[in-house]
Amino acid sequence: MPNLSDGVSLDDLSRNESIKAASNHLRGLIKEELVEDTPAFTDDSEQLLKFHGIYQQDDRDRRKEARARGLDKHHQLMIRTRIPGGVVSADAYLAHDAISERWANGTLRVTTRQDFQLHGVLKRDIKKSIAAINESLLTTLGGCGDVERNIMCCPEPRSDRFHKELDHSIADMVAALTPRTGAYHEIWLDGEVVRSSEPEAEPLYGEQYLPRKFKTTVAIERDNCVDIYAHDLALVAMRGDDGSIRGFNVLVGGGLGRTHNKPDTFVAIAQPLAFIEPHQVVEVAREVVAVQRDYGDRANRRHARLKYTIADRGLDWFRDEVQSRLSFRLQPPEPLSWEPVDDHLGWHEQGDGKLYLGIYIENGRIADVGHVRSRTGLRRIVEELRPQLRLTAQQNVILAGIEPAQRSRVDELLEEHGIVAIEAIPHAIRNAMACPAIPTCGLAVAEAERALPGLIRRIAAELDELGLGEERISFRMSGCPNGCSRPYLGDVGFVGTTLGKYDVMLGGDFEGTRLNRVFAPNVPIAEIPALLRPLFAEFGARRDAGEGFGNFVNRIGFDALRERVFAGEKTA
Ligand code: SRM
Ligand code: SF4
Repeated sequence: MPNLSDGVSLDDLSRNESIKAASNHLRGLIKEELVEDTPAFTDDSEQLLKFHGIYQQDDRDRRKEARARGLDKHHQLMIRTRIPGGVVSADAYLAHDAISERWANGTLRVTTRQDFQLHGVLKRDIKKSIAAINESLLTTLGGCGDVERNIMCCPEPRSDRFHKELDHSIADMVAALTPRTGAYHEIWLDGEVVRSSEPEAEPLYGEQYLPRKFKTTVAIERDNCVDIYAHDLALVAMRGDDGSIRGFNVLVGGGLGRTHNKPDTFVAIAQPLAFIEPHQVVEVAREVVAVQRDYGDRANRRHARLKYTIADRGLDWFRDEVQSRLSFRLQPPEPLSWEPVDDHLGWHEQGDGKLYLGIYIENGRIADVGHVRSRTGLRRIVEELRPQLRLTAQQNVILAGIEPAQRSRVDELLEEHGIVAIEAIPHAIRNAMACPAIPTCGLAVAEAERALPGLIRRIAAELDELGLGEERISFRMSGCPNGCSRPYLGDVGFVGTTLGKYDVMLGGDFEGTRLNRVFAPNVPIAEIPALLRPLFAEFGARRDAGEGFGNFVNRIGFDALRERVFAGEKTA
């Protein structure tokens, strides 16, 4: 086994560690393989491509046919553009729209982490696509891979001192945590190859980058619209009396990925670590990442996230280790309280005389399907009125900076393209999310984005019949236990176990502060509405005033609930 430049042996580390270490800061052989006339990259390059925001996939719908005809898989690439705080200029939006039409599958996917994904790009078109994204002043570098991923932030486009300070903090963190390698420019943008006797500096990440992905989010006190508890590092901006940021509450060690039948992999919610002042945020973010870089498990990728480092060594150890690297004292964390998540949908004033409009996009898929033509509709609005856009953590889109006089034109264009006002969308649908799963995700064991629309409409109809149509209940579906739609933090989670079956998880809350638990394992999708209906009926009849569904289930407890709801059925 080779050694790293500082003599550390790569023996016993995961294969990815050797690939990273040998890659010359993420170059590997990507550039050489790019010009080869092959449909796919090699396995080693596949791992390195992730750091460049590119996933090698295949169209799973076409696997069977390809096998039958003795052909190779239908290889294709997914590009993820990293979009801090989800802020997208009109130009960048139109660039992504054009790429989706020209080189991808004609759709744009808003992700749960405020990014764009382009699916179905062929290898021969990947360089042109990445170059077009960069021309629009966005990047895919760090969209994936063992680095700091997209830094999320509440996307509400308010124009006040607090939000301006927030924007600065995010920009400073992004600058400090983005990889420095010149590989990205060399490979995708024909940047000059720098030949120097000095080794290339990657001051935070070194030669091996992080043991695993690392995720950071920034919330505004009381509104958990960015799901802080799912994050490796979460910062909650606290408001001062003068409208400035008074400081940040820091939480660490959240993570949702787990593997079926492997109890040593688990879901964890982020825990309070400290309170810090606004100017300390970059140093804290850097050192939290650095501790994980130094102590995260590099032998076992299933045990390599920060949540495992903290579970193994303790939160106190982690705080001490971070503290030892800082130039100031961490203060004790402040208590947090939350209101129901604000999805920022519909028309709102943004504080500078202009308006913003949050538009619901089902499961984040901007596409022209039947009479709902969200791709054409959004393109028309952006071309004509050139608003700024913001992507939300619920996979929706906000149009910002709309002049009041433009409001009727926006409404007209939305209607023309079948994009209905949020008031007309049932709450169950509005508060539902699904990950992409099949056909693009290689890890999916069940459908999600294609299965949820049918299921959620049945559930919405039942809630309506029970007089609960106005209730805010969150429903989240994932095609495997990795939890990309954050199913473990919803009132109701559906986690795919095999094709057509889901663990039904209950007892989370609408604020996203508590993990739900498996209420019924392996339920065929067709049986889910019938499973939930009596629970909803019981909720409608016996909840406390103002109590949410997840809180009700949690208060009553699974056993008591089963007893009350299903006992009659057993004896019947
Ligand atoms: Fe995810 C892997 C999609 C947010 C946990 N996720 C994947 C991959 C790339 C599959 C793969 O590795 O081959 C999926 C690509 C599917 C496709 O075809 O597009 C994928 N994840 C997504 C997105 C697009 C889901 C969505 O509905 O929007 C989200 C992209 C976010 C982004 O812009 O960066 C997405 N993924 C999440 C989240 C939610 C979050 O971060 O807030 C989680 C749970 C939080 C966490 O990380 O713990 C999540 N994704 C995972 C995991 C499990 C990680 C773990 O620690 O075990 C994997 C698998 C892995 O990393 O090995 C994964
Ligand atoms: Fe794929 Fe699983 Fe993530 Fe869904 S939850 S996108 S199936 S990895």
